[in-house]
Amino acid sequence: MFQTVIFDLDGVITDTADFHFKAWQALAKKLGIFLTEDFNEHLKGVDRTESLRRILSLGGLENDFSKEEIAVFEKEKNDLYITLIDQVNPKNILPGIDQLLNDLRSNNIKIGLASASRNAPKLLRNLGLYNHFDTIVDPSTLKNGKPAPETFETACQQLGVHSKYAIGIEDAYSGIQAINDSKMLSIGIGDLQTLKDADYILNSTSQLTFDKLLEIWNDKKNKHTIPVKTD
Ligand code: B16
Ligand code: MG
Repeated sequence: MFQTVIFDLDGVITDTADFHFKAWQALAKKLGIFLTEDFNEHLKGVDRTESLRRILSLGGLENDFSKEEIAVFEKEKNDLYITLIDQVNPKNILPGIDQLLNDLRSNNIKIGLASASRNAPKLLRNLGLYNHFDTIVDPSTLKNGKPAPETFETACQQLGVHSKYAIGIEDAYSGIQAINDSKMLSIGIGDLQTLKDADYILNSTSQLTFDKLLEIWNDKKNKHTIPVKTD
């Protein structure tokens, strides 16, 4: 039986991709870079610094600014993003998530958060979900963000649970790579093609029930065990 479920935040618990997009778009516009919604897909699950690097690279400006200027750009984007997420409230919790968190709690399953967002605690408070989490990884303390496994591994370490007894849930390509490399069972929410490396893919969080997790776990739990030769 699994002992913990580690959640990504953006795209799994709530969806603030549009707020990230609006804030990055405002900054990009000032720099003469046109940002499309398609390009925004490549920023999902990617941390702030790497997102800005990708945007500057899109505009051919990756070598044009000093560290100090980059820090000012990041702050400018984040200040706008913070004003936008002020409107986030419990109605913005994605379908099924509230029920799942309650069911995990009543079944004594530990709940962790492995988000790339430095704004995760604020978002969870706005959603009224902060107290549902047994642990929240602080991404500013990590050496390597997603797609490296460190965010998910750290969540397990903070909970004192081995990753082989953990399920990770993600909506982004980079996040599924991170979960797989941490040797947890990976569940992707969203697009089949983007999430094709996940152990199991669901269309929407509304399909994410405690019974479904049990079913997936029982079906896939042996994925990392070494096959025993029987001849
Ligand atoms: P911040 P997740 C990620 O959240 C977002 O998907 C990504 O678009 C964003 O750049 C990143 O957080 C960093 O966010 O600027 O708030 O620190 O999907 O890992 O929960
Ligand atoms: Mg995400």
